[in-house]
Amino acid sequence: MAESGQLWSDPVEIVNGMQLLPGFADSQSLYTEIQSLVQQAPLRHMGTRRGFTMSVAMTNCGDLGWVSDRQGYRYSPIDPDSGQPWPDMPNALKELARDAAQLAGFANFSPDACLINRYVPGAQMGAHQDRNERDRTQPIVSVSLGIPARFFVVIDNPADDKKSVAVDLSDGDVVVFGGAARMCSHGVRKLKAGHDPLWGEARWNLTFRHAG
Ligand code: MD3
Ligand code: FE
Repeated sequence: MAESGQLWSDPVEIVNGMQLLPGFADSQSLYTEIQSLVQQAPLRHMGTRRGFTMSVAMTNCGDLGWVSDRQGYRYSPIDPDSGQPWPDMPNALKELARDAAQLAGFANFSPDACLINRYVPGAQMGAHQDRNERDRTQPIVSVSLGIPARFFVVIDNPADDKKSVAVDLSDGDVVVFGGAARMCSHGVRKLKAGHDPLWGEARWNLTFRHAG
């Protein structure tokens, strides 16, 4: 997409392997794509093995979708709510993730799964690792849309103690997690109230993975 000159700042390394591309995503054009995706596969609050219901509403597009229920979590080619495959990953989304990964130093990223998360004020995501993807040499690309959220990542420094690094992610921000950051524990603090002219009182996050 970047044709000439420098439209965005270079990736900023937040911690080893975690690179922020501020404002890299075009929120407006993603809005239309996402409206269409959630019409095909509506957002839902998934359950957990322990019987909790997640505060984040989720859906997926691509060959594989992340699902969670009393059986635990896994990737599935079928939307359990509809019994149908997940909607295709739009090319514009695939290219956005690929371009971001490339800029961060990961050539040929080929996401086959895109998890779509929607946070409303009060929603949060507890600390976890993403370890269900087979090929961990491929990065994960995250796109934040709408009102800002405080993201945290836990750095396991053998010399030091564990320390948590916080980053506020705003509309259009893209983060590429690879290398040392790929297996770090991370989460999202309880979303504060806010308003975005396009997305309203919500934050959306797209997470692109190579899961298969
Ligand atoms: C850091 N989503 O869906 S961005 C998730 O903002 C998830 O909705 C958050 O964590 C969100 O799993 C955070 C994505 C993210 C994904 C994988 C990571 C951050 C990561 C793996 C390692 C370190
Ligand atoms: Fe995660």
